[in-house]
Amino acid sequence: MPTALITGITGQDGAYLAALLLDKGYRVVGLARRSASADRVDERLRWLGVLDRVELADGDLLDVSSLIRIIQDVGPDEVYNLAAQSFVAASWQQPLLTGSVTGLGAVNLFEAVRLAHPQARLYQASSSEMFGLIQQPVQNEKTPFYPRSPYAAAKLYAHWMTVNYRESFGLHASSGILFNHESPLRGIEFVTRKVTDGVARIKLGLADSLALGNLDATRDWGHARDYVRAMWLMLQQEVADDYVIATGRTTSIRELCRIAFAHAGLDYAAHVTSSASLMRPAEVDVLLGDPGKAKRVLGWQATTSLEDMIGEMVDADLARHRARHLALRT
Ligand code: NDP
Ligand code: GDR
Repeated sequence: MPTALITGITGQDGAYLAALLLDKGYRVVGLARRSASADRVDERLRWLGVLDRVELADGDLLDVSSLIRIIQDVGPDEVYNLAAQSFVAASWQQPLLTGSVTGLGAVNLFEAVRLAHPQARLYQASSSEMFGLIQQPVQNEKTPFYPRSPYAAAKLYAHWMTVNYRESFGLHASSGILFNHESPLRGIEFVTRKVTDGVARIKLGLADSLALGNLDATRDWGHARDYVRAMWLMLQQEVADDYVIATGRTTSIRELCRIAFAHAGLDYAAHVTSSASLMRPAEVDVLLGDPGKAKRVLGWQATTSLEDMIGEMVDADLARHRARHLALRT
């Protein structure tokens, strides 16, 4: 039975990846940091019904001793580094924390692997945000980077360190340059989930309007369930490499709103407002990925349309709010 170690297992991708690897017969160990709200950190794993099948190990990307200890104890075949301060907007408020966790934290993990278990295969969660102020209309593995936020700059450092550990030490280290991917388990602060949660509240009469920031930015959105499959496929290759993972379709926030509200029979224009206070100091206006290499080499392609995914998210948020409402009444 192969063993995988996942950092960030309590996040969206960590939960979906854990479920995928368990299905494939892996032993799955997840790094989880200490929280005062311990009953809530594992709710995504619980939602997918896999909590009792994963092992959680206490540790933190900022504490390299915890990483070395866990890697020595577990001896993983595959290590997936998904942990990060992952919210772009927050990275301007906490640039040093973001640099420490999202940038240096990754290298703490690479060092732990190199020192304690260098035969492990390593996945680094890189991001389309590294393209930032895009240098080509469609971004692929060869497109120059231009990060536009402390988050993107930290991810770029971790990305190049992945390449560096591969070339310097021969680690089997791959970097997945993933474009935005969403699901019912997406954090509520990200725009897709904020919108689908807003739709559910408005539909159920719990709210009347939804304040967003820039409605004109566009993103290449896929489903997290599809994207974690690409992570696994990368680590099954003989030779480690870097891959863009995307759908090849870009859609504006405004159009996302139209789709989400329409799914519940509502007109977004009657409810959505754009507030200057939610604009970012520097925006990434457009992202559109070319997943050609992933298709050619990994045999990977996205299988879920934006419309189906947003529909799934709206339905999940409607169900959550209805259940909460019922619980309050009983
Ligand atoms: P989430 O924000 O949902 O999850 C982040 C995870 O990192 C959580 O499990 C969190 O733990 C953990 N974490 C944060 N700080 C630390 C720390 N100091 N030590 C250990 N764990 C920590 O992110 P996603 O699942 O959406 O994304 C997974 C990864 O992929 C991230 O690195 C993200 O930057 C990257 N990425 C995501 C994309 C997307 O569209 N989703 C696209 C491209 C890249 P806790 O629960 O305790 O907060
Ligand atoms: P992003 O995702 O920054 O692309 O990073 P997010 O959903 O936060 O923003 C996408 C776009 O929507 C615009 N926007 C808003 N965003 C949020 N969060 N809230 C709003 O109210 C709002 N209104 C408009 C933003 O300005 C932006 O243009 C995500 C994260 O998962 C990263 O970790 C990951 O690396 C990238 O995707 C790829």
